[in-house]
Amino acid sequence: MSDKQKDNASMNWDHVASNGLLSRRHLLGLGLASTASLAANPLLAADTAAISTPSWSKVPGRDLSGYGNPSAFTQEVQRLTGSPNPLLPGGGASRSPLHLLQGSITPNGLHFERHHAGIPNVDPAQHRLLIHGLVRQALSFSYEDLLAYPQESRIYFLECSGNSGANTAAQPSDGTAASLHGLLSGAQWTGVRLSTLLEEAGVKEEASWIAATGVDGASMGRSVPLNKALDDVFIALYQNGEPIRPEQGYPMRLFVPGWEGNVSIKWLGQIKLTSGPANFRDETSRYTDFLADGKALQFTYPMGVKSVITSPSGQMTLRRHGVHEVTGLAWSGSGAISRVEISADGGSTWAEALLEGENQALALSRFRLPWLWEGGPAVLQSRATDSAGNVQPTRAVVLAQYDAANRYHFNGIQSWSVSEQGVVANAFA
Ligand SMILES: Nc1nc2c(c(=O)[nH]1)N[C@H]1C(S)=C(S)[C@@H](COP(=O)(O)O)O[C@H]1N2
Ligand SMILES: [Mo]
Repeated sequence: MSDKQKDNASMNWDHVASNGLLSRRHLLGLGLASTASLAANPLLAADTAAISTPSWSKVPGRDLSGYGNPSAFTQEVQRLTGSPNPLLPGGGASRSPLHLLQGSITPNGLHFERHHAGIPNVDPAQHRLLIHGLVRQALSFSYEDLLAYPQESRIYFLECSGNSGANTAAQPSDGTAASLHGLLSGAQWTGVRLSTLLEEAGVKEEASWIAATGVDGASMGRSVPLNKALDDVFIALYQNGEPIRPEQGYPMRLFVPGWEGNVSIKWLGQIKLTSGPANFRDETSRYTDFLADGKALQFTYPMGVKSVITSPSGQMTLRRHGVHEVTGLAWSGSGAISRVEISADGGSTWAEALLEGENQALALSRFRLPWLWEGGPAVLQSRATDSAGNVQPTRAVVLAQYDAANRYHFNGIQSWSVSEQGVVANAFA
């Protein structure tokens, strides 16, 4: 036994599942526990004779600014941008750097992006939101008009239904949490309930759907059943407290909580009340799911219950033996996250993680669990359960439902293998 192993053995760990998973109670005081002893981490021992005054303590710092920026030392915390396709100008996506972030709210500059024709430069003074179709009185709202309505703030996740599609491939790609699962973000959105505006327009009896379209070059359109539209759909004007970013649909976007990101139409210009779905391109030839029996399924709106461990995660390396915090995000389009379990042995044994914060419905939940890694191989997995009782399925179970060509709505359990060298990689377990 090495010194470190002796330290780890003497810590009186409460093991809750095999291969090193420890009780949540060890999260308290984990700072001390994770270093096991000063012998394990001599860098922590202070040499009081060597204390000096850094240069930045000796002079006044730089000036105030109208809008702040991140530290110059955190330049690597960036969205993962793909390379542009010249055949699809303005098309593409950037991904949130999930493995470099904490908490459950994505900063606005790091919210994932998915555009079909780039980011239009919409002047709010010239923009109108038109509500028409099967209504008693068509209405047209300016940005100013909408700002005058009572606002409501709510925390929601947004996920593209193409997220995690890479894990439907035959072989695991060597991805990161961001490259594999970064078409996912969480924010506090503030805006006006659509039901308030629809009430003013007066919805006719025959209306049963809405057709929403954006004013970008793609004129993105999606249909939403009226009962959902009247329930919790709203026009978002603010994102984490400030006006929504151009990338997210400034000056206004439709926000459809819990449903695939595609229906949350950005740069929203029209809502038409209709008696059926409009069958836009993006709900017929795109954003439909190819099933195993050869049929295609339309309108699979709510996102499945899902989770991903963001640390340790793909392309990271564990640099020491000892206790590591396993942490990640869980979410569901059908309610709140009620529990997340972690496995370190590829799914044979599971232990319940700590869920941080309030676990609001349709929002990201952060989970944590301590894990003692002593250098052996491991396969880390997380499995989420939501308040409706849905349990996140394995990759194999998800794949069995669909045709091999399907890339949408993949919510299978993510496996990260950990080698004896501490190298973490995407794995299909
Ligand atoms: N007008 C318009 N709305 C749109 C899109 C678009 O290209 N144009 N992309 C959709 C897709 S596919 C997704 S996943 C979300 C992404 O929202 P975000 O860029 O704010 O993350 O917006 C949706 N709304
Ligand atoms: Mo999307």
